[in-house]
Amino acid sequence: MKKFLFVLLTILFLVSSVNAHFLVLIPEYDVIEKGRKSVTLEAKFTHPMEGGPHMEFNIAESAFFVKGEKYTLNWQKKLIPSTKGSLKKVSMYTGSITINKPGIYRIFVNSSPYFESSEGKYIQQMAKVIISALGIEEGWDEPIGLKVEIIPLVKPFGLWEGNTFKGRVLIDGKPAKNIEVEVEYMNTKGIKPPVESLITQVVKTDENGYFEYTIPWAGWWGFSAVTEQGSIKGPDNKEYPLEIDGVIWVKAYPKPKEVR
Ligand SMILES: [Cu+2]
Repeated sequence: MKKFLFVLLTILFLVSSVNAHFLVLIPEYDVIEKGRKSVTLEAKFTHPMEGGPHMEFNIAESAFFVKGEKYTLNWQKKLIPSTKGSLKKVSMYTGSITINKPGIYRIFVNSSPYFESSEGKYIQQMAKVIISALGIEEGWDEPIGLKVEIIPLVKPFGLWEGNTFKGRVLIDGKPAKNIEVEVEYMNTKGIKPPVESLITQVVKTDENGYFEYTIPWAGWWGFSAVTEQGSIKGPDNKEYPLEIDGVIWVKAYPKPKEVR
């Protein structure tokens, strides 16, 4: 029965989107200014540029770091329709962090591996976002220590649209060459790209693990370093590849109207 369900789900999911899945981790603010005492966060698993469908996921691990200390992050699970008006409900999560000291807040969420039938493999994502609170701007390039992680080489908050984002992909702490980094806009404006190829843009890391991308317009942008990391046994006892993706989210502010 379990095996039958697995095959059935495989067939059902084959018709779902082929574009990039992203673990979205977006805070209310990228820069916390004086007077603000907390920041809310959202985590969902989706296809950001297409606005969905949202996918089911579980949080395997999540925490944040400030000044070298690790803090737990509590998430509330919420059910949302997979697509607008759909009867199929999936999980998303909301959380909040109390800002009780100035610092760089490095936040991460690791999802549990799930079977992506359209690709015949397991996928796990490790997403992070870095925010600056109360005037502190040092320490944003410190690794969290995730298995697959993007280290920013450009201050990952307070960016303008048109700025070039540069990052370095680390696997187990070591620079990873020739890795594809998928780039998507968190599409809150209902933009419809004229060709499918524009949904996910792709840049590759060089010999030393570096990549760069020029952010074309304002909003939240996700970068996902896609890597293969061994395999996992499925419920049918077969081994399936395990993809682990390291994701980072950055916000670009709109160009001021005086200079447009
Ligand atoms: Cu997906």
